[in-house]
Amino acid sequence: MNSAPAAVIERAGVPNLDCDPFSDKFLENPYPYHDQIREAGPLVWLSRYGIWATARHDEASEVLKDYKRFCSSAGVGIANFKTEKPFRPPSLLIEADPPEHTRARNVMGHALSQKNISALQEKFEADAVAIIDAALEKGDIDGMDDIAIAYPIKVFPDVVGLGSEGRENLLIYGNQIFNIFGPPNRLFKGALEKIPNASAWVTEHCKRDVLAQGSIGQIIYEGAEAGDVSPDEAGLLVRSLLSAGVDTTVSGIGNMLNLFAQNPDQWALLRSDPSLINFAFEEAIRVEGPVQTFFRTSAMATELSGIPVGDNEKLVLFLGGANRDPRRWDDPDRFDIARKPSGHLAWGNGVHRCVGMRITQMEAEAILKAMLARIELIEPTGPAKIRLNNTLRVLDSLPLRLTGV
Ligand code: OVM
Repeated sequence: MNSAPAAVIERAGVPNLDCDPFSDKFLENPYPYHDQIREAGPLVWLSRYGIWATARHDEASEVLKDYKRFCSSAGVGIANFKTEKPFRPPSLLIEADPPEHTRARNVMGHALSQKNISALQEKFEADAVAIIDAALEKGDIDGMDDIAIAYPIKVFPDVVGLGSEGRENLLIYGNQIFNIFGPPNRLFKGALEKIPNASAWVTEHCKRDVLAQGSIGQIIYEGAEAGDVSPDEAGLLVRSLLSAGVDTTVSGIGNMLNLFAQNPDQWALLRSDPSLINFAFEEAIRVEGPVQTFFRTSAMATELSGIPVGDNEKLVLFLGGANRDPRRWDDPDRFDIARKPSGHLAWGNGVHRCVGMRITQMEAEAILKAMLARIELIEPTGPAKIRLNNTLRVLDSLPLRLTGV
């Protein structure tokens, strides 16, 4: 399963780089490497793994938008499902192409429709107020445990329809599947060893009879009743919610808190102009996106920016690198909530663009709104620690002091 080539594979006529995007050093601070990859060319060859890579915005966007040339059904991690057995039944969403993908996406899109989501706003805001009040009461907090984890692990499983027991399994499972998108390194092996328990818990909690009445999980099963997908497929769609919906949001909210702690001028700006609230989270995930890499696989011999790509070759898209491409953004490394970061790729692009985007935005906005009304200062009280993951950029701890208004 998922074997990286032992030997270095060179490609003539294109920039060959030997960096390892899944090494601890790269994952700790990917941005200098992104710069190097981006400046080496529109598309470069990573000889250690025998894969293509781009850290440029326009190229990454073009690949994401063209599912005919660059498919997802061969997997969106480094493993090629055409030759390697996937570690779990493939997702009907991210590991599928149209037309199969379209059917599943429509069922999910309906369950997560604006109408269904808007109904949740009051609950999201009330839960955010409770979390922020408790954090402010403490004053000295861990931004991860006390906010970035506490909030999504409360609201999101509520919405999917899960009970309150065992929710920590969602964090364990998320961390593992995002590690397993990478090559068989230490992080991958650790994840694979530890996955059975969390995975079994998730499978059990995707079943119809454990999901609350009126929940999004139940709505997905109703879609199955309408004949759009089978009951088994409905279970897999609930699994997608639980795979994609927790750790990503934890990462995004944590990275945003860290950015505000590091850039007090930006918190002051948001306090003086709360209408920037919608842009604040978007800008945070532009500069520190949860999902740093997704792969595509060429479905035909093709080219990208004039560079020939053979059939059935893997491409890694550095979404975090594309989001800091100076060809696309002025002063790209700067966290600036006054810029309008539309076109960033943290949600992906094309037919697979995050289907849960509105829910996540509502979570982030509810947290920010509760904080704006209550918190004057967000200060770091120690260094943030990173939790290394083959795909996610996520903090492990974030020591902060909150000062009330
Ligand atoms: C899925 C899935 C898993 C991980 C990530 C994701 C960000 C989707 O199982 O469909 O999207």
